[in-house]
Amino acid sequence: MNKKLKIGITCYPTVGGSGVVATELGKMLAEKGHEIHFISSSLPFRLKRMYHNIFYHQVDVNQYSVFQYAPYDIALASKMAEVIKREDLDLVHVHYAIPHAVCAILAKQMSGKDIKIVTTLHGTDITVLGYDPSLTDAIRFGIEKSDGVTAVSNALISQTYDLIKPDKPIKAVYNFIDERVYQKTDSDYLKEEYGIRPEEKVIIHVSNFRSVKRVPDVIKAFAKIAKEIPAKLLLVGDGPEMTVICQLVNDLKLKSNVLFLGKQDNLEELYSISDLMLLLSEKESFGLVALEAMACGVPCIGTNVGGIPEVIDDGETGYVCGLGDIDEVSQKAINLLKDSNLHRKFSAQSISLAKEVFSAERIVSQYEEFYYELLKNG
Ligand code: GMT
Repeated sequence: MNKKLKIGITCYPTVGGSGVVATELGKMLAEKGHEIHFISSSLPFRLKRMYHNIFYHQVDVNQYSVFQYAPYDIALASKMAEVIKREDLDLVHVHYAIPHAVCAILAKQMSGKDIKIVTTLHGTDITVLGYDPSLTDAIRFGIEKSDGVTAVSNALISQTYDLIKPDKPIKAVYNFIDERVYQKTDSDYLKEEYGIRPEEKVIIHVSNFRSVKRVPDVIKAFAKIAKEIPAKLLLVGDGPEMTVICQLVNDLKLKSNVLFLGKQDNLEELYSISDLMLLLSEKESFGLVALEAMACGVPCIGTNVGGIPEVIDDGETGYVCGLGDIDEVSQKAINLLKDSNLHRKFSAQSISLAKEVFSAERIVSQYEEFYYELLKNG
């Protein structure tokens, strides 16, 4: 039997798919008996209960007047080095190449310990930062000097080779959901509380409302759907585009059909009252929210972008449409919402796919095997 490991995890701890995945991974690994040390700027937001084998090490950045910019990256690397030495870690798993992989490489050198560094690419580190020539070399360095590199979809691997051209194998390890949490729950009372009538279909969109999420496309598609079917749209999350979205909802006279719910926990309850998820992004390396919705039996319509087609099985669990093709999205949504047999079939197939391909047990084991393989190779 393989020995239990001492693992450092660094991520962006605030709301966002990568933070969710890193935190859930830490929790699952702890449940399997490994000792987990989160090293980040604040407590990962999903870490809600006590675990005897999860520790949190906060990175503090001192503000000295000599610095125009506070040196977070150096503070993180120093904290990582301190934890690597004091806790005698076997490996550090960082989420995001920039700055985390580069900080881990520096920390390894500072600590003088022969630990392994695993980097997981989540998307925007490649698909956005990868276009900035001033960062390409740093991203490539972070990838090449890591001992092992994973990415959350095959599409992201291709994009990484196209944009960054690293001389390094990258393994696809999909994101996962904890099916103990993401399952259909009885939250029908919420419909009543939100004033959703029984005959109304519920469409949901969850994101950080950045422009890459193309939320205006969601609103425009919903406008067409609501002309044909009584429906409500739940908008969950918040972000820079929110003002534009509110204006568009007003302009299209949809105010009484759209519920702005802001940032929410317990998303499984909202998915459980939803009939359809729309994820119409122009960049999306995976689309964790689509998977969460599917696990709760909600079919998804997404764009043919990045990793979305690896998550949505087109014509089986939902549909994959052209970017910006509002007519295609709304027509497919209307057909699906009007056909209760088809909807039931897609819903059941969504749950099965989430369980079979993206279950926590399956994916967490893939990470564990990857760790042991790297450690075995010395
Ligand atoms: O999508 C975002 O804006 C947030 C970003 C993040 O840092 O969490 O999400 C990225 O990582 C998620 C987890 O792997 C993926 O599900 C998202 O698709 C990916 N976002 C993009 O590629 C734009």
